[in-house]
Amino acid sequence: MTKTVKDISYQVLRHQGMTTVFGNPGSNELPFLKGFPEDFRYILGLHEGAVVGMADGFAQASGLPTLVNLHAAAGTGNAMGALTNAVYSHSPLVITAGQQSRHLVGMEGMLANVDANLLPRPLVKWSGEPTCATDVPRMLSQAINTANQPAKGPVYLSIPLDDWAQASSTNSEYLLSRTVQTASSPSESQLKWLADALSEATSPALVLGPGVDAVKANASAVALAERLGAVGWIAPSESRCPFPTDHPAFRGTLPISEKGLNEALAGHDLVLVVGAPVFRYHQNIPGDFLAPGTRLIHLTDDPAEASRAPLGEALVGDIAAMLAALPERIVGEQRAQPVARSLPPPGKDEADRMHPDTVFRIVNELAPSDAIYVKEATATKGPFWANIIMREPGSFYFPAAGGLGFGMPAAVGVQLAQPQRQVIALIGDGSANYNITALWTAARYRIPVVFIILKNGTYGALRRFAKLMDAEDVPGLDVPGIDFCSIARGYGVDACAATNADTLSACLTHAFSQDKPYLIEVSTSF
Ligand code: TZD
Ligand code: CA
Repeated sequence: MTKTVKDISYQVLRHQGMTTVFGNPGSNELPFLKGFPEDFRYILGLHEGAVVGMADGFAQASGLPTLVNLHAAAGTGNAMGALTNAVYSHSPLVITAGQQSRHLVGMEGMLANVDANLLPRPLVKWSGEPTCATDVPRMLSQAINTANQPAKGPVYLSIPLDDWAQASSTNSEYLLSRTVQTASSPSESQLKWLADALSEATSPALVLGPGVDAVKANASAVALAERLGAVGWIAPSESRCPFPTDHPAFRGTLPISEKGLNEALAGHDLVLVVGAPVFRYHQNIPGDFLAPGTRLIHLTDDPAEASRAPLGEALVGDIAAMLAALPERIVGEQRAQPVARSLPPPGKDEADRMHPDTVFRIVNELAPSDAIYVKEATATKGPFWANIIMREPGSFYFPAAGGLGFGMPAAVGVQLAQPQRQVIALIGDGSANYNITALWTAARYRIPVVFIILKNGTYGALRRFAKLMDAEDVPGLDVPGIDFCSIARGYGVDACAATNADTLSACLTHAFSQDKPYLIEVSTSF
């Protein structure tokens, strides 16, 4: 019997290891989902922002290209905010959207995706719609290969609903043995140039970004820091944790303004930025990029990152290969190791509200040492990095473009990709609302994320920005009166509330003993 376009397309997905599908279906997608193969799993999200958030978490934590299935333009539109994060987290999402039947698209029938290619741009790396049914499997293969090549990132494919049942071309079979490899290791002379620069520096600093964690080169970064006696910072606007936070050389996250970053790195004659943009500032406090006399070398696998940087000597290539090759090429005496930084004393709790220091200290004590943190509580950055110890690659995820609504669903996706490790979602009472329906997916598929909602009743980060920007009288910054335990129970997730250290410890111990999701609402002072 002739294979259909759908038969071959599922074979292409299987060939690429893409057997988990995150989606929210509509009429245009039903022919694709009909007779869904038993070796695939479909994870239903109740809003497309949650669908893409889950897929982003899954793709980052698994390292695999990940299939998303959305409903035409309406579904794509709902997913757009989440897509901004996937772009900057370099997540290889293959987003497919069902198109109306071919003959109804021109007439703009209901749920036709008009100019489908244009809709997700400029966010996606590539977008397309096949010009005939037999080209669907090839375009799917092209989409996957495009998403998965460095720099990785999301792609978009619109597929007319009447294509799936068409007979496939026998030439589509060639797709099932295709592979695409990339090789981008630095040359010996480039490595020598790098090693010489680092060896000659008297006080080098490493500034590490999400790209290091994405290729699991964290241990190489540590080896290089130790060989150089260098400190290790996390590049500004951090979205992953590329360096062990209890290492004496660890200096925390860099300030997010030009002036602040300059001051933090002053005194270093060489700054080596790896796997991060130069630089992803957030706050506008202008200043010289670096203190006089500081040289900047930038290693990245993203050509666009290298091209748009306003300073520095960049080398584009395989970050893992570069970091692994460097320590043994450094010449000269072993330099003294940095001593651990000193941290401010922990903050004090109030009668019915905990200081975030207390919350994170207790979480750190009771959580497994290899726990994974998905964080989206913006005002508590300082306490988090001061109290949570993370040593393993893939231990931390934060919305890479700052688009809220990532944390709740991404935690679900990360937990699906890493079933052996406990995922803990630390989510603000503002952020939790954007994709709260992720709780339903966690309950439905029994995905045992522990959700901790940090309830301070306000958009804390915006309150801070308002102060800095002399705009403290703005409306719409508080979110009082939300009962997250009731919401969680409504979606089928058990929950408890904690206002002090003892109840939090009890709730957490209970939560970690479960093999299903759990939510803890914690009252915090900020
Ligand atoms: N909408 C979206 C999709 N993304 C955003 N980043 C914002 C709005 C603006 N925003 C921030 O950048 S932080 C923040 C908002 C609304 C407050 C988050 O409040 P929270 O956390 O309760 O989650 P904190 O710790 O109280 O700040
Ligand atoms: Ca808040």
